[in-house]
Amino acid sequence: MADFWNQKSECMSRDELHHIQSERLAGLVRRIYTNVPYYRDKMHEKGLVPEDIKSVEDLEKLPFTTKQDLRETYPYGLFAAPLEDIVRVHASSGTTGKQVVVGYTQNDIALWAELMARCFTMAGATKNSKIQVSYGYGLFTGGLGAHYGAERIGAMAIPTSSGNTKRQITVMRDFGSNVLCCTPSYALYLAETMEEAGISPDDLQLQAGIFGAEPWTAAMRSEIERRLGLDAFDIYGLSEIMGPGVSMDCIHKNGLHIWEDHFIAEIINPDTGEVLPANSKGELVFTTLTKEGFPLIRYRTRDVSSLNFEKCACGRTMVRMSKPSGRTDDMLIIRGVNVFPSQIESVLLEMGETSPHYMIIVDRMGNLDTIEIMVELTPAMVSDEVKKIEDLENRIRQNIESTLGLAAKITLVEAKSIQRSEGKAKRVIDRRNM
Ligand code: DLL
Repeated sequence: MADFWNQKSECMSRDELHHIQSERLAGLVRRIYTNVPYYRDKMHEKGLVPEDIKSVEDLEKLPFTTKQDLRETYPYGLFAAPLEDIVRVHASSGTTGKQVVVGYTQNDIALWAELMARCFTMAGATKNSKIQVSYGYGLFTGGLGAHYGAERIGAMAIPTSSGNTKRQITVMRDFGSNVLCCTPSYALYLAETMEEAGISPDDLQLQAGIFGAEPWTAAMRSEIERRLGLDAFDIYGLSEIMGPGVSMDCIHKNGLHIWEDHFIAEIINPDTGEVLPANSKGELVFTTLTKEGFPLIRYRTRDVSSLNFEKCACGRTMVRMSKPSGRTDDMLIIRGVNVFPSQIESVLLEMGETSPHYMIIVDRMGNLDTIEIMVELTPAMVSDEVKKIEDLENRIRQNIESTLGLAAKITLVEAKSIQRSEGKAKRVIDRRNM
């Protein structure tokens, strides 16, 4: 069994956890009611005062917070601490509209480092580890979030940030990095660049990868593990709630443990707002219990997941969320059929006959939606083998059709012709709204 960073918290009984959550929730509500006029008004609209919220059971009485609320209060309107106590801000741009600005007090930064320390330890990292942080440093939370966690456990942080891919590999080899932190799509790009340079996983000392910031499938996990020779973990988080380290999977890789002593998770029906029972799929909602700078109540993440409260073999009592399969707002509706890019990724990787790089292009011809999936050939396959290519396209088309229930055009393209990403991959071009 892997070591724990904070066994007392990570393995506390559900009763004790319930008690701590209730106490913290009541405190949080008092704080935001006093310090954030926007929330006070929202509570008044529901006829609520802080005394109405005494335990976790009262959570459902509270209003949701949405991305729209964050836009309306841009940039500092939801901060619950005076600006003089804010020691750092981060921001996420999102796909549309204004960016979201989040602020941290000293205590918030310390908490974040603590939770990232739990994550690193869960992946087997120790003070002897060398942790290469290839998430971007900057307004994005990935780089600095991982960095502080690495230092917190006393490991050696190697702050390469993202980009400059050849240099990343030189650093990885020469400095002897044991843990790699980056997006899964960048991990694949690193693997590809390594292979081109004739470097094999045996030339490196990688043990674990801490990959997240975008959805990725189980098949993609196996592919990365094989090509980089490491144990790949899925880390989840979002700027609004903290950044990376809200949850991560343990060695059993059967759901991501949410640090529930600091965040309460709920799953709701995105259309009605109704709270759904354990193991139902729906939209993930978070309440931050202890954050000071930017606490949020019932924040609708738009991420699709489910919650499993069964005890995990690792000994942690904290609930596990299923691997986020996508965002409600990334879901494509094509001719009335709901499609997540991750479904397409699963089909391609399970077939294993192409490279894992793909791009989805959605368009409209007259009144009909069209979907084209461009898939890259492996370098070993050359596109003049017309017969073979046609045969492969046909088989992919059939598999996609039986998975999605939707006919798609499949176009195989030359190896390395689809743009690689150094951060979050962009895999969909939707031309219907243009
Ligand atoms: O992506 C924080 C992060 C950095 C997480 C590094 C993990 C590693 P944002 O830029 O605000 O923050 O984007 C948050 O990314 O709502 C999800 O839609 C998506 N996301 C994050 N982690 C995962 C994951 C960071 N493991 C948004 N699986 C979230 C699937 C993820 N989606």
